[in-house]
Amino acid sequence: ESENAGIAAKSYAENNSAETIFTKIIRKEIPAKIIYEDDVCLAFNDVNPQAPVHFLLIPKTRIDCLSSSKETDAQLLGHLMYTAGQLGNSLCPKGFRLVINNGQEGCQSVYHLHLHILGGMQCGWPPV
Ligand code: IU
Repeated sequence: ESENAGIAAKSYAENNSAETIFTKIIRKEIPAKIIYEDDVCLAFNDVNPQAPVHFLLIPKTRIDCLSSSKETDAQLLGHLMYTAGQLGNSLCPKGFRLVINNGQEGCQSVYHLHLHILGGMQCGWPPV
């Protein structure tokens, strides 16, 4: 059992160190419509928009998903949330929605933490 745990840990570490396409966007190796950038985060338009305004805000340092973030990431997470509010308000002054998909059942497909900011339309509730 401890051997399996070791393998699982190694597999996780390998997955966790793997880059996603978002790393290439951060490095400007593949194009994206970047709408905001600072030292620690980057915002760019989603390639498959689900609303008239749909962009993603990501940390430049990779965290694979929200639930794997550490308490030491709290300042970065706060900065992302604050920045999402500022960008959302400037692009969607009448309101917007913030979404973080987390893990398999949360419908996460890219394992580099990202905040979806959606707006430019009337949102509904419940979301699913
Ligand atoms: P999700 O929360 O992991 O499901 O969302 C990933 C999003 O990343 C999704 O909305 C894609 O359209 C978007 N995206 C992108 O904008 N550019 C890319 O090169 C890839 C995915 I791959």
